[in-house]
Amino acid sequence: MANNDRVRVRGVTIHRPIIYGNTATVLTEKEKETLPTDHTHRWTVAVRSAASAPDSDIVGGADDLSYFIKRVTFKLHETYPNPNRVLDKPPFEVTETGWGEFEIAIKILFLSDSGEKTMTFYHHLKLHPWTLVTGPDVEIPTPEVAAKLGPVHSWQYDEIVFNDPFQSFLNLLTAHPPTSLPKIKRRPVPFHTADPSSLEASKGGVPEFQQEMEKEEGERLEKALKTIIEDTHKWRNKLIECEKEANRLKKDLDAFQS
Ligand code: SLL
Repeated sequence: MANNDRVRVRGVTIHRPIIYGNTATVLTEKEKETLPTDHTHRWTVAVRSAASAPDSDIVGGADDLSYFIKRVTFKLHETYPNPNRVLDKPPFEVTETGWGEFEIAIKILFLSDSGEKTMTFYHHLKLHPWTLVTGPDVEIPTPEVAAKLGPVHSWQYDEIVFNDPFQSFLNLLTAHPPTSLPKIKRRPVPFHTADPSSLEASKGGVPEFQQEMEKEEGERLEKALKTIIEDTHKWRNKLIECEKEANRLKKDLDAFQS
């Protein structure tokens, strides 16, 4: 490494798009024969590049991330043997079987010479299908219905941002530009990023991250903000009404007592 490699390039920001999350399928009766009786699902939790390879049924993973990621650890629930799963090479993923959903801590360690700190992400392992949310209650379909709905996907898009990177690390990153996300929708978008009341949220298929997503997320946030503002107005007016009523009653009571 040249001497100036460990010099930070001030004012430069470079990022790499990643996804992390899981897929899950219901175990068949045959698979269950050789597994603990309480296991119901097979799942895979992974860290991958955001873009999917063309015609692949894998979510993300078009690019090999090992040029800048040295190690990924997945901390599973303590009901699993050796819950700290360490991956020193791609694919950065763990496949297991089990019965329950839980939070997985995902630690991403960068190349030793990168001068970058470990990053931690949290993913809630999702086993049960996204169903239409019609109110505060979310219905969990029966295993038979779930098996018909096909694999469950729960993926989060994120961008790993490096500020003031070392010159050497910057060179390495720029030598490996990430595959860009497709402009057009070729496949369903990841379910939880779809409007939950839309049919899209309940449709099966292998999702793919694409460029429209960001705009759509913005629109969803705007819509949510509008609803919150409307609700705030509604409840404030209600509060004013109630205070008026309380004052009226207090006056009546005072008059009555005197
Ligand atoms: C729950 N809080 O109660 C969660 C914990 C843990 C799931 C879920 C282990 C499988 C095995 C497994 O599926 N743990 O015993 O090998 O839902």
